[in-house]
Amino acid sequence: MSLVDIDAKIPNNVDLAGDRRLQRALEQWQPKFIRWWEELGPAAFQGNSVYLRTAVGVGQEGWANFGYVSMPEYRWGVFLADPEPARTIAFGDHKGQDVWQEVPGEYRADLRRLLVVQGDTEPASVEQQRQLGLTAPSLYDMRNLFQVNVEEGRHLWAMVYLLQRYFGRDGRDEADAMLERHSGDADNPRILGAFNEPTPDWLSFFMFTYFTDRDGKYQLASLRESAFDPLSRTCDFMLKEEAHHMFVGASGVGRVVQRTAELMREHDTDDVHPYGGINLDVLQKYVNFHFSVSLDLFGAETSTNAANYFAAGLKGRFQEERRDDDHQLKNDLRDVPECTAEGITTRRVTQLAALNETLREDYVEDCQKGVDRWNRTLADAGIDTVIRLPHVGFHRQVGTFRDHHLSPDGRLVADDEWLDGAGRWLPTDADRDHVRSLMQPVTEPGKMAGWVAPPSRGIHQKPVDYEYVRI
Ligand code: BYC
Repeated sequence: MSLVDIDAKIPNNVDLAGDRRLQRALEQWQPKFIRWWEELGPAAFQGNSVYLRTAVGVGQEGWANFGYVSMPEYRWGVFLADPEPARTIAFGDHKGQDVWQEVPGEYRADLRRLLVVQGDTEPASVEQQRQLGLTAPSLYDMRNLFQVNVEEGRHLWAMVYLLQRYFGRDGRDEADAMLERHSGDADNPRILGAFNEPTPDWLSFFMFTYFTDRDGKYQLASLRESAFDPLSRTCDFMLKEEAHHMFVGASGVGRVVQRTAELMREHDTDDVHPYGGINLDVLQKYVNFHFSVSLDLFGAETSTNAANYFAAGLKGRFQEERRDDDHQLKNDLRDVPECTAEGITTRRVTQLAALNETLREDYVEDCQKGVDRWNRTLADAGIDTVIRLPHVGFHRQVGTFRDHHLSPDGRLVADDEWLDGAGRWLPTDADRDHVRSLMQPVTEPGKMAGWVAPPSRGIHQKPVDYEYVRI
């Protein structure tokens, strides 16, 4: 068990007090983080009391406290899950050896890169979502937004701790650079594509937390397998917090679907726009957009980077240890999609080369589960429209599909058909304008905007009409 120092300037269970140099370095970074938070974190309600969860330890029972805090006073801490005794490396060239407590010299550059890519997404998402507090559909939703934001901030702390603790000066420079790149910045953007797209409205936010946070789940779960034990333990704990973020997305989209279904029945029409709802075809277009942008985050179908990470033991597969194979993957083969102007075929490669694709497939299967639930809501309301995940080749910027246009049902289409179809397949300016027009703030406890159904229950056993944010 690692001891928790909850009253320290930086709450932690990594014995910061026992490493003065590191403590000083992190305490020097702390005011820069707060300055970034105040400038580029939530654009409003920074001074209000918000009913938030704060991580205070890693134990099975009670790892978090709930209470009112104003966000700049949130206690961002550094927490690693308890070590697993006698843990050994589960995959790659070092399979069976003891896990590492320090970074091996030959993997320094790769590990640093993985930490930087992961760390960069966390503040990016806070920046993307900074305006949303102003148009929250309820205090319940506003609170969830801020919960997600402060925890993404803590996830940045998690990566910055690893960088500063294990990468010395380079790590300190990387930690500063995390606060200097900004989402959508023309000169110094965030590293991965999806984190430079704006999140302009709450439907986008729910889609982002459903689809893009779920990429986070799969990437963190792969890094949890790492032979570098501090990274593994860090990701283990981050995944605990991450579950709520995906709940916000799944239940958020679900509540929009439910409200749309109610309006469709009440007014006996597919077009619920005049009644302040979001039409199912618009919802489908948002699904198409956010799913495809999130698929890009897994990288190309075949990747020597991913193969090297795996062979080195830096990044495994989702639930690596549950898999029934040699965990080396040099001889096992699999097919990956290949797209040319002639059509979509497959190519046979080693499992090792295809790790990005394998993780993407696991992710797609998980995405489908929520879609099935939304479709059950529609079916229960007697509506026969179904929401579908588009083909994995639809609207892609990374990998084999990037230079081709595919329709959502997976047909290769010529440029003119693409231009013609784009407005039916992806949100148009008019769709976005309509959604934006619905984003009127609701700040009275228990009241809910008309485009989204209320949640079935509140947070932490509080009622739905609890004053989650004191306005
Ligand atoms: N955008 O070999 P490839 C989260 C680059 S989300 C821009 O296929 P690789 C969160 C790539 O860097 C999870 N560039 O790539 C969610 C490479 O560059 P070089 C974040 C891209 O390395 C919501 C080149 O293209 N964590 O936590 O196998 C809210 C060749 O590509 C992109 C991680 O991603 C892109 N989308 O795979 C808050 C985990 N894709 O080497 C938080 C750590 C590829 O030619 N990252 N490129 O210069 C990784 O494991 C890998 O870097 C990736 C890419 C899976 C992202």
